[in-house]
Amino acid sequence: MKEKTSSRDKVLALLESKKGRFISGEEIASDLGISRTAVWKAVNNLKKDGYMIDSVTNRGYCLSHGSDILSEAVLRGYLRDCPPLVLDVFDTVDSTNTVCLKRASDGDRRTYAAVAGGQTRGRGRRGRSFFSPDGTGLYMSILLRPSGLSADQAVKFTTIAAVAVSEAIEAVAGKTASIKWVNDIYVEGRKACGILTEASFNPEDGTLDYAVVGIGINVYEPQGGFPEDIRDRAGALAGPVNGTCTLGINRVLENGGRNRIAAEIISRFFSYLDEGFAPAASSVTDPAPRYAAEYRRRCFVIGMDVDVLKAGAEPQQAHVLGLDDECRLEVRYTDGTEETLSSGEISIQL
Ligand code: BTX
Repeated sequence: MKEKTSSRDKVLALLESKKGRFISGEEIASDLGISRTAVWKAVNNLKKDGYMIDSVTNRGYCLSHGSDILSEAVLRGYLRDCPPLVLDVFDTVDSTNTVCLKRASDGDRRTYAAVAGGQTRGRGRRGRSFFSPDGTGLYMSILLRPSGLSADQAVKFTTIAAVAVSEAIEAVAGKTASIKWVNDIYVEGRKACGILTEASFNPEDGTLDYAVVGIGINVYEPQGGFPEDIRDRAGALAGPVNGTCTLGINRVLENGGRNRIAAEIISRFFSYLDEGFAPAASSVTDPAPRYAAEYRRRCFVIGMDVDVLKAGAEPQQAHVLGLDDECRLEVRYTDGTEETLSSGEISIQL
């Protein structure tokens, strides 16, 4: 049973690497060191799972660009320079953050990521829900167990993730991604991604025990559009995917779809992570970490008038002055007082 599963995944990874092109059954068999019958069986299993594979006599097999099915084998094939990572890929879960939180409370200390194609109870900040329909979005969470980090450093996970997501969107969808401090990514003026970091602290010394960084992206427009309550602000990276979606109009599909976006995010997130937690700059000649410069470049609220929202308090009008090297938001209130916000929420004044 195990051998059968791995042949299927190997064939899938090979077809994915040559997506849109034909490769003969003989070539697949010799590349993977399996029989042509095993190739044929693997292709049939993949077709049963919904992969769009053309089989043509004398040409072989071709995985269509129309397929965008999340798969651990394909996702792993796109990962680069990533630390050892336990990875689960689900069709649908309640919430990938919940999966990670449960794993953390069960005591697993390994770095772990949960990736899903839909969520039944996707959540945002302050008890809000995050619309997570099956098949058109990408929902993922990374469980981290760094040692010795103070509570105020947890917010860096959100800012590093925001940069990683923005870069991944640009690499795969070819569209500019901007950041609304602190945790939303906008594409073409609409919210296409939200990030929710949840953390637990050691009661003795207040250091971080674990953090879960959850990322939800509207990859394709959902069938029937977004729900009424978010229709005017939510957006996706690409149009709807259906039988009529053709090559050339959907760059996301051509560039590897959701598996590639997830892998780009994970790879970029870990590559920024080390520098994000380097000791604070000790002199003016020390440059700010690369992620902070990149975050500032993309953050579109600088210079805007906003409402600062704090739990249990009235919104306060403020002008955004800038971001410091830790990506904290520097604001001036209407009474002239200034504050540097390390976390929280703002809404843009229209
Ligand atoms: P947030 O509280 O900043 O944003 C939630 C708000 O955004 C909602 O109240 C609604 O107005 C709007 N919204 C809801 N769904 C969407 C959507 N799909 N696209 C655009 N706008 C929307 C942002 O919280 C953090 C969201 C994190 C979601 C990820 S998904 C993986 C992980 N698992 C999980 O349960 N949450 C995280």
